[in-house]
Amino acid sequence: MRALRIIVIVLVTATASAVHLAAAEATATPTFRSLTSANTGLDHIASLTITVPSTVVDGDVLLLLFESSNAADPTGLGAWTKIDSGDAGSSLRGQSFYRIANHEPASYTLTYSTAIHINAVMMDYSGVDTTSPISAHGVVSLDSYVQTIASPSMTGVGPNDLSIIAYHARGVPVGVWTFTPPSGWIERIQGTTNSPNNPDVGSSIVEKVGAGGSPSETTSIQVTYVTTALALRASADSAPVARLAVSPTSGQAPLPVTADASTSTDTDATPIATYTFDFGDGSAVVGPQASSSAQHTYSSAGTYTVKVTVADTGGLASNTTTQVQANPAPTNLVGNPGFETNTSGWSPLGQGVTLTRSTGGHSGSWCGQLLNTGSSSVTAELNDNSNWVTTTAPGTYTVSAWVRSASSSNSQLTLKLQEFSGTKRIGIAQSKVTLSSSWKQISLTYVASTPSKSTLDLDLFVQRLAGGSSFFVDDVSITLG
Ligand SMILES: [Ca+2]
Ligand SMILES: [Ca+2]
Ligand SMILES: [Ca+2]
Repeated sequence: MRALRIIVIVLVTATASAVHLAAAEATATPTFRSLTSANTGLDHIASLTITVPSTVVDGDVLLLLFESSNAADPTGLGAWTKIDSGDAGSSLRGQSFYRIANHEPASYTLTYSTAIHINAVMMDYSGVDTTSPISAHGVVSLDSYVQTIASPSMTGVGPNDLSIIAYHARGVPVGVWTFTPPSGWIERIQGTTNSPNNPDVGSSIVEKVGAGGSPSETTSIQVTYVTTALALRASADSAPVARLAVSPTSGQAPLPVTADASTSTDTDATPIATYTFDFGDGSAVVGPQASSSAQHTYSSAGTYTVKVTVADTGGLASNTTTQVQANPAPTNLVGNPGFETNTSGWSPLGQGVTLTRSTGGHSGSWCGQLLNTGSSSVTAELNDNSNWVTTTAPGTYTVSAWVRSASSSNSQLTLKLQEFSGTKRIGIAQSKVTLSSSWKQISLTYVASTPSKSTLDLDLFVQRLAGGSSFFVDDVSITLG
């Protein structure tokens, strides 16, 4: 019979490993973070303030274990859930409370109706099932003076649960009072009120993973006691909660974006291990990686679904998605923006002014050159002929060009856009730039006053361009947005 049982256990273990990788890591148990303690010291005092452990984060479970030198309840614990309370006669009450941490205050204050001795401990645990944190509990008490303190037996303690016993006691005033914890248990704290001339209260608190029986403690002096015991239920291993923000969410392609999954959470004993990003445009998946962010550039327009998969150390994963809109570059309404093959669509204006192509350009191999072939200054002008925008449309026109002079000069170039209804000018926008031998961008925006009933005339000109001088134009664009 015993041999058969061993075989069954082995099979179950093997199956679990096969279906759930890293099963050993996924075994969660409540974990002690830290504690705080407070007591009334030498005096009898009606209230006691205890600081919340600084390690606490929302979702932790806080325990408050305390004893008082009377059989009364304090006020101030409305936010807490009582686990157990027990009395040794009318001169000792030991109690256990818990609370799931949520925006904790700096401290809690226990207030009694009379001045008494109080000793309290607050403990902070992570990895506790917050739905049903207490898997077992119990209390025993004795109103006789003894040196061995019993503890209650608990049923229903899971193998990964954490058993915690608080031995609350009240001693006689005869010298040093210490507790001797049971072997195999971790003692987190022991302490008594410091009152040599009065009977003190004090406690020893121990913990152990799994069911630990009902061990007793011994004390150096005789005491009456109330022992509260409880077990913190181990949290089930949960997958992370994946969260994703992509910035920007839209823009003109090529569109660089940053995907940020840093607000993803996994507060159980198997925290987040890796992030994997799929940008949804057929590019290689990024990760799995430890970093919670990744960058990508969408080269072409489209609507893309970005997905992040967040995995924990236990092998559980979840994902979430968000969308990015990469917009196409607006159409350039200028049919010959760069002078790469000819000067068609453009005409020079001005006495003796010529338009030719010149090697070198802002982009490509060529640009347009306006040259004053005469000997005296003239206004040299580059005009679209015929107009690139023959019929206006609603929206905002953005006009841009790159310009330079042959050598450094103080000449000013004007970009001018005029709206005509027939031969009548009904609108104008201008922008000016001082030319230099380096390429400069000049631009303006314009909204047609009578869309669909007008045309736009584009000019780039330099007034008083000296004889023999020239200026250069390239990459002219008119876009409608
Ligand atoms: Ca987890
Ligand atoms: Ca060009
Ligand atoms: Ca024109």
